[in-house]
Amino acid sequence: MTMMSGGQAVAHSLVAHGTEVVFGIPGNHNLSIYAHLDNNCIRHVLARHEQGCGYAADGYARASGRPGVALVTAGPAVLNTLASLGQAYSDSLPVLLVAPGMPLRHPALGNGHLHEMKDQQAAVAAVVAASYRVSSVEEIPSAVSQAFAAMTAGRPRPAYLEIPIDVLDEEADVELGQPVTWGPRAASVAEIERAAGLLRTSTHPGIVVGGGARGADPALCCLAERLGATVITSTNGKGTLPEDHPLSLGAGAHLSAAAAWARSRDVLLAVGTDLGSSDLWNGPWDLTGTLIRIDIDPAQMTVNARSDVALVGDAGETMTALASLLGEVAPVPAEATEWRERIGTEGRNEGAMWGKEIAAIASVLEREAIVAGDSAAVCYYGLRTNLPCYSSGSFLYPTGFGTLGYGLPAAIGAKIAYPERQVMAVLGDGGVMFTLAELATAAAEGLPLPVVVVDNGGYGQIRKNMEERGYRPLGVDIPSPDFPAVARALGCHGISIDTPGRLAEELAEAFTSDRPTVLHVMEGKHR
Ligand SMILES: Cc1ncc(C[n+]2csc(CCOP(=O)(O)OP(=O)(O)O)c2C)c(N)n1
Ligand SMILES: [Mg+2]
Repeated sequence: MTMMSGGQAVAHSLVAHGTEVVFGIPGNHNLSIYAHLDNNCIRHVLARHEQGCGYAADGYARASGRPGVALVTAGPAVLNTLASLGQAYSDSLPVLLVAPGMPLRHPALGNGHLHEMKDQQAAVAAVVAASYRVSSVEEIPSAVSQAFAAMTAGRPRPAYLEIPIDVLDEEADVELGQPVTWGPRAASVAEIERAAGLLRTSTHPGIVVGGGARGADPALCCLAERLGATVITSTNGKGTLPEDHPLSLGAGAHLSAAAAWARSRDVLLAVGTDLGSSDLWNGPWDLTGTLIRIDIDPAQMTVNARSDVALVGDAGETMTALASLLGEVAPVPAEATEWRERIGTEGRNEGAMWGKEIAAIASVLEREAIVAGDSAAVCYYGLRTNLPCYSSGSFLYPTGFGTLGYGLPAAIGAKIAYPERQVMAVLGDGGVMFTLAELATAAAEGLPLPVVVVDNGGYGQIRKNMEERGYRPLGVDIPSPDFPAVARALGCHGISIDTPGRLAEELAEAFTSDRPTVLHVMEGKHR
């Protein structure tokens, strides 16, 4: 037992659970936590808006698999993080928001306290999986343990910890909570054997992989090779099987050729994916074969498709157990080349507008590079299917919630997690404006972070959608600021790119710089 303040107990407990960095913005109400970051060796990365804290924590978690932590003040600061927590929820990521709340002895709400709001905890609880408001210093360590358990043991999800302002300043004898230890478990042996039996006799096996298989790369590779099964991924699963592997069909699950591939599988194994419409744009796959699902969350087993065999367990452990029942590596089937060609061609056509730029980017990226995207056409039509990725957690994209402004702060979070790896962001001219201020964050941290801004004069996809419905385009044509000049004003380099060749050159240079570089690229007819 040690005598400490609430703020100290928060910092101590975060460290006890392995927290090395928080993405934060200080304010009057959270100062007692800030006072203990340094002496607990927690690195503080100052974002410039709280949504930046949340997206950076997401990028950190998405790339590394470790929980990302955001630390903000009460009221508006908390509300500013909500879109990022919603994004972390829909893409199943461990992100913890820590914030002060109104004091315990707060007279019946509504006495005009700074940052007071109707119900801060309820607002966050509507978005995260687990939310805790403590009422004493002694409770803090176990609340932090529970938050980490909620984020990491089982399906990763965001969590929230609220500490009343008065509790942060109180002192008490505190016992530090025990770090959560959780051993990922495979599904039940009987069910794995049943699945293995079905897969063994399958003539056209296929595997579809989602973000739930993040980190299970070796297990997936082993299983696919033993089955001789072609593999397609969702956007969140991109790269889990290296995309130059002969069995990889890439990440274009939304393409019609992918739907045809799925329909032609006599046994389809779906791992850590909800087969949801944010990936399968043209409606659910029309499956004719047997569907086996692996998911840590039993509730997922009937989402979007009914599973014939439901393997409830950790993706990596379950795939490894399954592979162990399947014998030697099978030859790559001839159909793999055909499907690679067919799906690849459709993907290349869809992304043709950005083909040269994507090729330029790919030519500069190392195998371990991490690319963060945004809800821009260049990402969902372009990079998703046409930029090869080689490991899970290397393509960070706001899939389920589809928020704008994600790419830049997510890239910052990933670069903080992996300073030695190439990390870059690709955004549209619309999306980048949502979190543009985070360029100052990246500059202050001295991050060699290339940020490619693809400019089509506004909200290109929304303009197209309006036109398709026969509406007069409204609110979609946006005069671009002088992006390179804005970048320079915020402490970055800023460059206008006129040819793909120049993009490759400048990108290579940007990766070795002492600061971020905005590379402004005009798209298609806007060139
Ligand atoms: C937070 C948020 N607000 C609004 C939207 C709706 N929206 C989706 S795409 C888009 C246009 C984005 O423009 P840009 O980033 O330039 O990409 P482009 O469509 O031009 O490729 C908008 C406004 C959204 N997805 N997220
Ligand atoms: Mg645009």
